[in-house]
Amino acid sequence: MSGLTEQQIEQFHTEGYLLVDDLFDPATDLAPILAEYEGVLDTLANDLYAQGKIASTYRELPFSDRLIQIYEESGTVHPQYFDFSLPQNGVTHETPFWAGPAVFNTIRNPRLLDAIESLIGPEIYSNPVQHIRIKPPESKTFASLKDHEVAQVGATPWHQDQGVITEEADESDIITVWFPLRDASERHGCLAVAPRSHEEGLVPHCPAVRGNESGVGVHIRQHIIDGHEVVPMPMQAGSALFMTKETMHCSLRNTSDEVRISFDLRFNPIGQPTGRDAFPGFVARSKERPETELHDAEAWNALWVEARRALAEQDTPKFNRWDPNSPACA
Ligand SMILES: O=C(O)CCC(=O)C(=O)O
Ligand SMILES: [Fe+2]
Repeated sequence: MSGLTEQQIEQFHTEGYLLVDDLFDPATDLAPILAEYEGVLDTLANDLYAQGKIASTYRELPFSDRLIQIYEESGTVHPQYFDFSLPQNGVTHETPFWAGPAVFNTIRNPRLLDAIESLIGPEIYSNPVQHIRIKPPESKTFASLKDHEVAQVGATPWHQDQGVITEEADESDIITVWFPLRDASERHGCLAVAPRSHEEGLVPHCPAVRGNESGVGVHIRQHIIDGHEVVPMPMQAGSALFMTKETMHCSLRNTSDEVRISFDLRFNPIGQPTGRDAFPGFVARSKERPETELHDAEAWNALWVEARRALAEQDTPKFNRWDPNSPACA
């Protein structure tokens, strides 16, 4: 195992984050993911074309331009086609998602797991709080965007990842890793972090509605962020940012004319609650019981298909703890 240096581990614990350059090789690690998503975009384009929502499938355009064209012309965004997760409500038997082999291989990438092992040890669970985020340029307008879709377009508001999971995982040692599939500059809406904010523990979050000062989604109010140092994290394809679950972070607006495309994954020691019980995780690495590791991409996809079936047939479980009527949100 190569893993992180002592100095990197110390920086992670002191600052609450760690940026690692060249963790991935763009040609061998990231290109297969992008190639796989070309196929997902193809499926979306064919579906929308069949429904008469777009005039062409725009097969000839490169990924970013094609996605923007399709989103604009259909008047909305379609993040659920691409995500390797499910929505927090309204799941049906037909809810699309993508849990393909290139995504699975990325979660199991040995250099990534070596870095995670340096932080939490060799018994590693892939926590199912995970996303691909494809953010279109903010200058594009989407005529029929619904409220719950607004967060998929603009900046991500300030939050701690502990703030978006359930209380049962408060003691879990969850590590977030965020990495762009293509270079993510400030213009593209890269992340920004508040160094050492993890020392403050979990702070109050508020659920937000459209038009709120901080945008949409569970967020930390601005007066709590004020007074913190804020460091933007422009990143090149291949680099990865590790954060604790208490590290305050947000993303910037995408003022470029390209999509911003990133993965965020989470890992915790095997046996600890993930904070999203309704979604399936898996053993990514186990030194003690290697036979429990999941190596089969199709089996992983099947876990998500089964989670979707169960969610479609039951009441929506609770995904977050915050009360919009609490004094902290007044
Ligand atoms: O990519 C973003 O805009 C936000 C990502 C994030 O909050 C996370 O990965 O935890
Ligand atoms: Fe986050």
